[in-house]
Amino acid sequence: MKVKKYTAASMREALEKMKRDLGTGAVILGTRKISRGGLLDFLGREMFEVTATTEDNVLATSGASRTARAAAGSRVSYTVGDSGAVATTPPEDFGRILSRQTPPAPGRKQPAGVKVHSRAGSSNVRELKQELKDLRSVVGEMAEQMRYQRMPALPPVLRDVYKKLVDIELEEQTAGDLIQKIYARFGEKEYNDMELVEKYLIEEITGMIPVAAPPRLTGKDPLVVLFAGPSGVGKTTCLAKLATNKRFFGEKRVAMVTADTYRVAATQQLGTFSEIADIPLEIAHSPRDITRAVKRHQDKEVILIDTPGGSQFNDKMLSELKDFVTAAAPDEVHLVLSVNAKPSDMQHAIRRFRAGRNMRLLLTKFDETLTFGSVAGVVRDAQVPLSYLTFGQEVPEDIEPANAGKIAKLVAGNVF
Ligand SMILES: Nc1nc2c(ncn2[C@@H]2O[C@H](COP(=O)(O)OP(=O)(O)OP(=O)(O)O)[C@@H](O)[C@H]2O)c(=O)[nH]1
Ligand SMILES: [Mg+2]
Repeated sequence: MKVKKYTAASMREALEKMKRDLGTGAVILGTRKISRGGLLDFLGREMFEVTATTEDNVLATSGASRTARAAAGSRVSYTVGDSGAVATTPPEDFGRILSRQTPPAPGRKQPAGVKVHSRAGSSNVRELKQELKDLRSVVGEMAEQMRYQRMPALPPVLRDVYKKLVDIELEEQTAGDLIQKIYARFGEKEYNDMELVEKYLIEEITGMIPVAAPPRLTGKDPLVVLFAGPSGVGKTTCLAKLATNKRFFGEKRVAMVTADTYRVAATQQLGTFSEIADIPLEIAHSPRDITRAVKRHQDKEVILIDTPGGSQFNDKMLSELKDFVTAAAPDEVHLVLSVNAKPSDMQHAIRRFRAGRNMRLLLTKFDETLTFGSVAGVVRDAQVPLSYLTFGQEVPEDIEPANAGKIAKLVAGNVF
């Protein structure tokens, strides 16, 4: 069965296109509205799609229903053979013809009086195979429509880019916006040039990721930096990396404060590090302890504050954290999140830990994922500037300042 698709700005137009092409014998198999609705909906309208075939195609594949109609006594005429002669008795059911033509299983004798028409049989098998192929393609398209529900009407080459972006967990809305921008900006020759599309995509993704300016040390008051976030994301490790890496605060006068007194191991972790790196460490059991510790180290250039990790669903922990943050009055609060977390959990954590204008996002564990679409989407939506990225457990080297271009290239690397 030959299936065709007609796309237009209105359903009427799509139907007219179909009629022009298939004539009045057209049979509609399905219609759908292709939702656009992205921020960059450059055409400002929706598209409509009609999937259709011809009546001949349908009749040719529905022998059973013909027989049923004939049996019910309906007045149906049938075109027989190439001559176009019209008969009032239905042709034989396709299933019956096929069963007559099927050779007996090996070892079984052909019943007497039944002839085997092997050539006709093979042509029927060919037809069946073709139908199966068509059916598979229709089912494939339906599955695609379900998977990429918001896919805009696009030429095939851009549909592929869109699908890959969605497959690496970039939100469909963001993926749709990006691809529609490309479609709006470039002509056919250009959008078929994948190098150009990749370059443009990298530029666009870079532009959608906000990055924090590097911290400025005044030389007067210390820069107070606090790290918060879910458990196990790498807060303490980041603090240690920043305190000792010469690219950051490794050559500055640094003090460390930890408010993580819940786990014995947590204070030990920084205690050992403090001894090795010869950096003073204060342990704060209460918000008041934090205020005192910050006051005590006013001679330092940088004060780094570690906090206990906790679930964003734990209200008590979040309320205690808020008290610590208020007492520390930090210049910067870095919400530390691991990029291997689920995008929805990252989004939720950002909402729950949100800490005002001085908030930054510090993303860890880039070495523990291979798909980066979700990272770009989450950061774009949060609009919280990125501070640092980490990509391994080694202290102090596995950290670098956030770089939007680098994230964009990682995303593009997943697509092209
Ligand atoms: N692979 C990888 N591991 C990391 C990275 N950053 C930290 N880790 C590891 O993650 C684990 C947890 O790190 P911590 O620094 O203790 O995490 P935390 O957020 O302070 O944990 P809690 O204090 O328990 O909430 C350790 O094994 C770190 O070595 C990173 O960028 N990549
Ligand atoms: Mg910790």
